[in-house]
Formats: sequence, C-alpha cells, structure tokens
Amino acid sequence: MPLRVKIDGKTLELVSGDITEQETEAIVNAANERLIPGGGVDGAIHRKGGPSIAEEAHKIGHCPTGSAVVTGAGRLKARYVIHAVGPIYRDGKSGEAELLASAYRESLKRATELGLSSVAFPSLSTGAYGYPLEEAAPIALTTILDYLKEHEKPSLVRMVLWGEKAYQAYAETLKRLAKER
Ligand code: AR6
Repeated sequence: MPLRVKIDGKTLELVSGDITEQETEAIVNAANERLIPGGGVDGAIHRKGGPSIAEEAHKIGHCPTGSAVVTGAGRLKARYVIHAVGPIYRDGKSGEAELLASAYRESLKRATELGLSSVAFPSLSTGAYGYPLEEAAPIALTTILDYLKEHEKPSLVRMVLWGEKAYQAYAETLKRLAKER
C-alpha cells in the first residue's frame, strides 16, 4: 500500500519497489561525482536504460556532491534521468546532512526547470555511500515536503524504497512528520 501525504494540493508518496520500473516523467539516479556507471540504483538504471544514458552522462563529465544533472532515459519508461550525487557518510558531522538535503533539492529544481509534474526518487546515499536509513529518511522527507510547499511543479514526488526495512524507516518518519506539521 502506498503511503500518501498531501501538501497544498501536491503529493508525496512512498512505495516499495524498483526505481527503474517507474512511469514518472523523471527518475532520480543515485550517481557518483564522475557520473561513471556503478552498482546499486545506478547499475540497475544503466542496465535497463541502455548505453545512451552513460554516453550523455559522459559528455556532462562531472557533478559535485549535493548537485544534480539531467540526461535522457534511454529505454526506461521515464523521459529523463536526474543524476543526483549524495554524500558519502563518514561520521554524520562532516556536512553530510546539508549535502544530502542539497542533492534532493537540486534534483527537484531540475524537475521544476523541465516543467515536469512527476518525479521518483530512490533513497539517496543509503546503499554504497553508507548513510544510516534512520538519519537519511527525515532529511529526505523534510526537504521534499518543504520544496513541494514552495513550488507548483513537480506536483507528485514518489519515494521508491527498496526492501521492507527501507520502506518502514521512511513510512514511520513520514507519519511522524505529518503529525508535527
Ligand atoms: N530501486 C530502488 N532502490 C534501490 C534499487 C532499485 N532498483 N536498488 C537499490 N536500491 P545505492 P548510494 C536502494 O548504493 O548509497 C553506485 O555505485 C538501496 O537499497 O544505489 O547513493 C553509484 O555509482 C539503497 O537504499 O546509492 C555511486 O558510486 C539506495 O537504493 C554509489 O553507488 C541507494 O543505494 C552511490 O551510493
């Protein structure tokens, strides 16, 4: 069951599933600064989307941590891939939270600039980059909710969580945040 929160007519929803299957206009990739295909979400997107995504990413060449760049989506159902670079988690005191929030915000800005209505995110930085789920979830969700409040587009943001543990961490956090707001 997806979990949905409405905010000024816009929607944030959580689903459990695979980011590469999403039919939103854009999907966000958990990329690295060099934009070279890696594992996790990144590997799945490049495998399923085909070589055109890496070719376009190669031309862009670099994306600093906390930023996001756009390519086409090759054979995926989405039209665009927004490549976001989240921080590598060290000790939680090295600016990780601000960089993680920035990666979400910058991705949403790319979607707004393209005039997109819908975008799907994976849980950035919580795989290979080691960000603890319980710490990442409130940052991701607060940043998205704040952005939705301030912008007309995108009007749908979907967080696609891989596995029950990630879904539960985000669902519990969203329920708590929705109560506090
Ligand atoms: N759909 C949705 N979520 C997924 C999927 C999927 N198909 N596969 C994994 N996840 P990660 P990062 C979850 O490692 O931590 C790459 O090598 C996964 O369970 O993909 O930002 C890049 O090239 C985890 O919760 O991204 C970078 O070098 C979350 O997605 C580096 O990893 C993110 O895990 C980026 O690391």
